Amino acid sequence: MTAVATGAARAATALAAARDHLLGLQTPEGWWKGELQTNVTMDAEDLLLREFLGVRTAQETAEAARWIRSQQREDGTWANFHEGPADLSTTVEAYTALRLAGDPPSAPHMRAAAAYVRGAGGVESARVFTRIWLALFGLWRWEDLPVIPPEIMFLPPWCPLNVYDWACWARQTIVPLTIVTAHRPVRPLPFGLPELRGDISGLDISGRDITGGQVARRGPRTGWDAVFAALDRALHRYERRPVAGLRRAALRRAAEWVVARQEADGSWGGIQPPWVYSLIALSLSGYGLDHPVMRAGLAGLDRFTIRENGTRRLEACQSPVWDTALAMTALLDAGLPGDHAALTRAGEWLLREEIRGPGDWMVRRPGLAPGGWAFEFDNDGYPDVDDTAEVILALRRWGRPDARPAVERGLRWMAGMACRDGGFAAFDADNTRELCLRLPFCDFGAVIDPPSADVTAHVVEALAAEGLARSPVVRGAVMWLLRAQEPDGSWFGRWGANHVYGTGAVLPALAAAGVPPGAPAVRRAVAWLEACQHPCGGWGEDMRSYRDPAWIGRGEPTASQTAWALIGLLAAGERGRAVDRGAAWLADSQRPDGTWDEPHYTGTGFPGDFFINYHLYRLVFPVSALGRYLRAREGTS
Ligand code: R04
Repeated sequence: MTAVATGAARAATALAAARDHLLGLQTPEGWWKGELQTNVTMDAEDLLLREFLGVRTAQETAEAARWIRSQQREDGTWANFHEGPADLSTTVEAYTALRLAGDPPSAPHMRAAAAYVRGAGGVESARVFTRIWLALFGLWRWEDLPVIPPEIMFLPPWCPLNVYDWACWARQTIVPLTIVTAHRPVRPLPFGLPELRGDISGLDISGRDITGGQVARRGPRTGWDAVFAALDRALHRYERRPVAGLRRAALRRAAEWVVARQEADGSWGGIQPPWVYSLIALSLSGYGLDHPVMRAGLAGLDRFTIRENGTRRLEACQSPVWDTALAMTALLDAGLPGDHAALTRAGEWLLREEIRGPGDWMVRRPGLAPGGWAFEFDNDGYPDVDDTAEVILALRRWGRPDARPAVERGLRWMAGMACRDGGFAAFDADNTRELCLRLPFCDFGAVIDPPSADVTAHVVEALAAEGLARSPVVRGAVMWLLRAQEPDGSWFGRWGANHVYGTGAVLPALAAAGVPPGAPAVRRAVAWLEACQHPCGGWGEDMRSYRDPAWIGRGEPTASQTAWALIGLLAAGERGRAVDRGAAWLADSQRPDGTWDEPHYTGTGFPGDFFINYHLYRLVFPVSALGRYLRAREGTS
């Protein structure tokens, strides 16, 4: 046997083991769901929420504290991703939760954490959300937080900074927070946190914060910062004497808006931040713990809780639709026939998950008929373009005729969500108001939802597969992608890390749209991918690449990122050493049980701020990549 033939045999063996492992993870109902791992702010905030509502139990506290302690590093800090840098806000929240659990400030692990916090600027340098959590317990002054008044509920959708200018996840977080910050509740704790005050930065001689909490602000200062600083001062004055009738009406409108958006599983948006802030806001609005809305909200959190070895931790979100679509595509890539029992169950489950009702997306696309899929079990108000594209790709290949109506509704909805520049964003069309980024309140995470290369690529792939490669929507999206290519030949990854994800998504899209492998854009992307392949054959790109360009394309190899690069290269027609070595790396690094270890986070919540380890990525993407690799080899031999 030649070396290459042996390589193919090893890839086939690896694929069979991985395929079987993936099949073994399917639930009887037909879906897959890998853990969605983020960071300990979820667990710290869970305890703080329960403390605020008066439902915190000793057992929950002990279990969460055990988990939080288990995630602390040698230097006393907590990070937001595996082997990432210490994060100030996360460390402040984890420390506060451990104080709540009774860990004394004199304990070595607490001392180390507090020393880091002080050196990093103290609580006064933590993000706004963290300081809101502290303010709820009298550990920070409400006066020293930026104001967003509930009166924003009266801004019409054409007015800048109205709630529909915000990305849906920020909108669902901000609306309940306007209620919370208007009430300025304080539930004192039996301890203070003087040990977390900063050593020097941002404090005047008497220890007062003189920065207005702006120490951590990023980006250049512009005229807008002065405008918003002045607006914030005016809002602080208004906050002392709001117009009573207006305030009452605004609070009522905000609470109604929140209640109307609770999902069937009790969540808000299927994600933790809007969920916990909505529970606090409604509690302040007079909803008692026995009100059905509150009961459903708290019960739902339980289903996002993982209990293991005396610990408890929360998932920030759950990904069954996304995981199931990717798993179906992976198994089809691995050669399973569409009528295989596993695919039958998965496809039928996805059909039941179709969304046919209204959502916030209608504010920007009022004439568009509903359709499509969301990421979660229950997030029916927020179908997203990315999930819709991946589900369409899976269901159309599945080939069952009864999937056609749902696929076609999804196609029409998805195509109708094109932004005016031709690109596609995740949840909304034309959600690009950059003014939102300037608010002092917004010092954390993406707050708008502009088009991205990864989502646009998935849409192009899905529409082209349906024979729409020459349609105006696909032409516009392809032009958008070509304009978005970086000078180095790669594409930025908005929802996955990072340029390897973006480039690995765009190359299959360009191929599906009929861009030939020899096109300069494709050649430059291939050259970029090949230049960042490790000598071992794998690819990796560290989360630090979002903040430090020196990390772009660089990082420890991972299974999912190696698979993304392979998928991109194969789509671009590459059949040479780079793909052979990539496939060999996957085979060599596979575990005996058929999956891969992947401690590194490769999923992106917010570039630079919020990171996700999707536990199924280590398996679904290698199955797709190895399947496509072997298929491509058959074609050439
Ligand atoms: C992988 C791409 C799929 N596609 C849909 C994305 C679904 C998940 O989206 C989100 C997940 C999130 N988590 N936490 C937040 C969040 C936002 C998302 C979050 C929200 C507000 C704040 C902090 C975090 F859009 Br404040 C898990 C694109």
